[in-house]
Amino acid sequence: MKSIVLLLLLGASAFAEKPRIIFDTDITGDVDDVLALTMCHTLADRGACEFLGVTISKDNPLTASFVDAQNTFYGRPDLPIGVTRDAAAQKRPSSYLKLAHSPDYPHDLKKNEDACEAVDLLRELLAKQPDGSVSIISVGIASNMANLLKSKADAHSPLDGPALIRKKVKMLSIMAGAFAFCNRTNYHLEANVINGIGFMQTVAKEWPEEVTVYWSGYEIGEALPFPRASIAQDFGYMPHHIVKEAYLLHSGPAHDRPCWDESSVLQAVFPERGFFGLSDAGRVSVGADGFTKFTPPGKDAKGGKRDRFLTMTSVQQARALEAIVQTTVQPPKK
Ligand SMILES: [Ca+2]
Repeated sequence: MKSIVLLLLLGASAFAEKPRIIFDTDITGDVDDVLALTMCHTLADRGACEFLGVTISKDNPLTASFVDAQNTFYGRPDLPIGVTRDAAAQKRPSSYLKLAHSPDYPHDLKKNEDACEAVDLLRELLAKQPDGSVSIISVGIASNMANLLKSKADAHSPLDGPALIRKKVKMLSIMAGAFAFCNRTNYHLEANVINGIGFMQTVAKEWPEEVTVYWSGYEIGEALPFPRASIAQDFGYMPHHIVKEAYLLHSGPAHDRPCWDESSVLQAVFPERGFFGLSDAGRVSVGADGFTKFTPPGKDAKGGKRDRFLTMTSVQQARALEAIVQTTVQPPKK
């Protein structure tokens, strides 16, 4: 009997440790969001995480429809989707969202107006989860994260944004900024920051000190080029594949698109597997021009220890890239 109780306890704790992920994306311009969303599905399929929902941080009338089409393709037609309705969120054209209109990718959510509002969905999802269990993966501008921080008590929770995050969120795994020499400069102004500087400043200033933030800088994805050979050869198990078609519409067949957003998924689901190295704990600040500055805590430990940025050795680079490729090409479970 005792052993049964112990097994139940062990089972419960193992289950509690499985990351519950929310994917916050600016799926419009770049295609790495599409590959990263696929990883959320395939990692959930193999039981590595529980996938709670998707929130969209940029403005394009086809975002929710495309995400629903991709979710349906991967066997999750009813996965909750929230879209930003913040007028300050960047509007962005897309080369691939039009796949939402294709008869090859059936789905039922056709208009952003019929999707939830992103922060309302974030608050609803967070309020329902066990304390300290949610890993948020944010791979676009920070409109939804900033607006979550500004949110007040509502029907979902009596807690304001920071208190709700403190209670429910285990980590924020964010693709933003630059923390090393990259793109031929040591002062790279990264797109997810400069396309919404105020939002990222709010996150850097107001995100609760107790909730770890892993920053995947531009240099990480830049060093993880998704192989064009995989696009050409690995998706033939379906006559029409939404990931392959989106990739080709965006990048064409002769480009190895960097895996910026995918790196943040890998870190969120497998934070202890050593796919990446980590900086010391410190504090990231966002300047008026959008530059992300990392400051280690002083000897008196002032300045905070909330933030770590990802690093990568050549061995880690090879492991992380292959893990990303294999989880991206994995067929849908159903
Ligand atoms: Ca993105």
